[in-house]
Amino acid sequence: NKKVNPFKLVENDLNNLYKDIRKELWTERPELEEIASYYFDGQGKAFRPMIVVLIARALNFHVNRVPDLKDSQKTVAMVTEMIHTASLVHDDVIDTADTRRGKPSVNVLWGQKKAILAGDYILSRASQMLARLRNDEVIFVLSQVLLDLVQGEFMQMGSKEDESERFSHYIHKSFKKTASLIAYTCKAVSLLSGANKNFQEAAFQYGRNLGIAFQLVDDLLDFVSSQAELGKPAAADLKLGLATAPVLFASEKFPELNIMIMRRFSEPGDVERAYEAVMKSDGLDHTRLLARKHADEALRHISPFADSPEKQALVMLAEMTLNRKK
Ligand code: 2DE
Ligand code: MG
Ligand code: MG
Ligand code: MG
Ligand code: MG
Repeated sequence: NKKVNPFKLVENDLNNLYKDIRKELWTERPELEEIASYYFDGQGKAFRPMIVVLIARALNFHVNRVPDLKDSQKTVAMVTEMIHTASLVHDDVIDTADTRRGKPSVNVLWGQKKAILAGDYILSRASQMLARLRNDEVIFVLSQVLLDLVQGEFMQMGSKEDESERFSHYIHKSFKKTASLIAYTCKAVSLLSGANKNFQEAAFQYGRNLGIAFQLVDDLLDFVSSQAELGKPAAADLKLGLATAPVLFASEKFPELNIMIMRRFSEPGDVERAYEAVMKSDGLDHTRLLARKHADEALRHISPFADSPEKQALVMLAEMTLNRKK
C-alpha cells in the first residue's frame, strides 16, 4: 500500500487552472480584468479544486476504470475556484479585511466599490462557463451554492436569542457558508462522471462533511494561529462579533459568555474576556473532536468507491484538513 501524493495526482489537471481562469476573465476593461485576476496568481491553496478533481477522477475510475478528467469536470473545478474567490472578494468588503492570502485585499488596493464589481464580474464569467456545459442539472446544483453562500453569510450576521438553538444554527450556517460549495461541486462532477445516484449522494456527503470539518478547523485556527501564519489577523472572528464553535463549547463551562455572545462582543473587554474563557475551557479540544467526527463521516461515505490512488488521496485529504496550520 504505497503512499500516494494527492498534489502529484492532480498536478497535471490543476497546472494550468489559474492561467485558464485568467483567460476566461479577459475583458476590454483592463482595470476590471486586473482586479478580477488579482487572486488567481497561483499562490492559493487550490484546496477546493483539488477535492473536486480527486472526486471526479475517483468516480471516473469507479465507473469506467479510466480516471482521466473530462473537460466538463475541469470547467467545474475552475468555476469552483471562481465562485469561492468571488465570495472572498465580497467577504473582505463585508468584514473590512485588509489582508487576504498574505497580500493586501482587493478592497484595500482598489476600494469597496470596485471590489464589489470585481466579485460580480468573476461570478458572471463563471455563469457563462457553466452555461456552456449545457447541463441543466449541473447548473441547478451550482446555483444552489450561490444561494447558500448568501444565506450563510446572512445567518452569520444574527445571533440566536435561544441558547439551545445556537449550536445547530452555527452548524447550519457553516454548511451554507463553507460546506455547500464543496458538497455541490463534488456532486456536479459526480453527475458528469456518469456515476449512479448513490455515488452522487456519497460524493455530496463527502464534500459536506469535509467542508464542515474544514470550517471547524478554520474557527479553531482563528484562536491558535498568528497573523503571520494565517495571512489575516488572528482572533478576527471575536472582533467581528462571531461566536464560533470554540466559544459555543466554552459557554457551557462559562455561562457568562452568553450575554457577550448576544451583544456580539461589542462592550470594551468582551473580546479579551471571551478569548481567555475559551483558552481556559475545553472548547478547542471539543471543536477538534467534532472536526474529527465529520472527517471520519466523510470517509465512511466514500468507502464504497473502487480502490484507486485518487480514493486514497481523498482519505489523506481528510487527514490534512484536520492537521492544517493555516
Ligand atoms: C468566508 O468567511 C466567506 C464565505 C462566504 C461569503 C459569502 C458572501 C455572499 P470568513 P475568512 C460574501 C456572496 C456570495 C458570492 C459573491 C458568491 O469566515 O476568515 O469571513 O477567510 O472567512 O475571511
Ligand atoms: Mg472574512
Ligand atoms: Mg466573513
Ligand atoms: Mg474564518
Ligand atoms: Mg477562511
